[in-house]
Amino acid sequence: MSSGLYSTDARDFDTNLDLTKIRPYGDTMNDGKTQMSFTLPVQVGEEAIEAAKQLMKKMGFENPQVVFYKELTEGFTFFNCYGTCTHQIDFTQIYVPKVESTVMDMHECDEYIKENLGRKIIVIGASTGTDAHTVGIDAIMNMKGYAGHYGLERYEMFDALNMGSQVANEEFIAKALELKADALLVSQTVTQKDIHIQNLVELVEMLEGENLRDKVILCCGGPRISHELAKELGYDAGFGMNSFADNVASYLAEEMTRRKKV
Ligand code: B12
Repeated sequence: MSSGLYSTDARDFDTNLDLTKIRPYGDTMNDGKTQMSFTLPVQVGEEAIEAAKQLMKKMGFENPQVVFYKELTEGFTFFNCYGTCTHQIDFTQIYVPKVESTVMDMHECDEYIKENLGRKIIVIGASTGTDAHTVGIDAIMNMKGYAGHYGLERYEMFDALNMGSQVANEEFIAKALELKADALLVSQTVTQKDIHIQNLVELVEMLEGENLRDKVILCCGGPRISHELAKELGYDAGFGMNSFADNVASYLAEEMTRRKKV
């Protein structure tokens, strides 16, 4: 009894399930059973456990239980808790903005670019600002690829330069101008104190200042990046966890083709 929207769903197992009122599943449908973990900045002990339970109640959990706790270091206690979630969600009203493109593999994408653009797409990528995390941008760009998906350097129809990490926005833009890049790929992993937002916004402002923003396809990615956030910040597309080169390559190929026709 799967709906058209979701090829398989829990209604295949419970025909009474109402998708307008879903709650977490633990042992039985909609029992609300949830596992939570967090750290409190207090000494380990009975008072710490009670504080964790009271916090769970304030978060909307009934029957909170601390099932594991451990002193992380003096003055900090880590908890694993169970509780019954009292809230529910109307799943039929969920809308998540996503990058709209057909996901092609490397060979399909190269063929698509040959047919539709007839030239290579020039791309530069970097982890910008103070961000030293390189694994994400490497996963997207490196020749050897990631999890069985070749990176952009491997594609016949991409000229890809990975500038690495801690690249200043000024340096990134200078390279984009030098190479006449079609697309800029920014990776941001560290989100503490919203540093990623500051970096990403600064890049958009600098590109606008250089009159470059409309001339490039601007993408960002990282574990806490969503397409919705990317659009809000002035990017064309955003890619989060479990993205591969295929996703961004296909998007770039189709978007370049679309812009060529306009
Ligand atoms: C490895 C690592 C490091 C290494 C990085 C080494 C390197 N060369 O990259 C080192 C030790 C240097 C490091 C340092 C720090 N780290 Co660190 N690190 C990690 C760790 C363990 C793994 C990150 C990783 O490689 N993930 C694997 C890649 C493949 O995943 P990904 O980045 O999400 O990329 C995928 C997608 O997001 C997407 N994507 C990413 N970028 C892009 C770009 C584009 C254009 C596209 C299309 C897609 C895309 O595609 C990728 C493939 O699917 C994480 C914890 C974790 N388990 O995630 C912490 C973590 C990211 N680090 C963290 C922190 C806090 C730090 C430090 C600040 C610690 C400190 N106090 O010094 C420093 C910051 C240094 C700096 N200036 O940036 C926090 C970040 C918390 C936050 N929300 O900000 C994490 C989450 C750990 C934690 N739980 O606290 N770190």
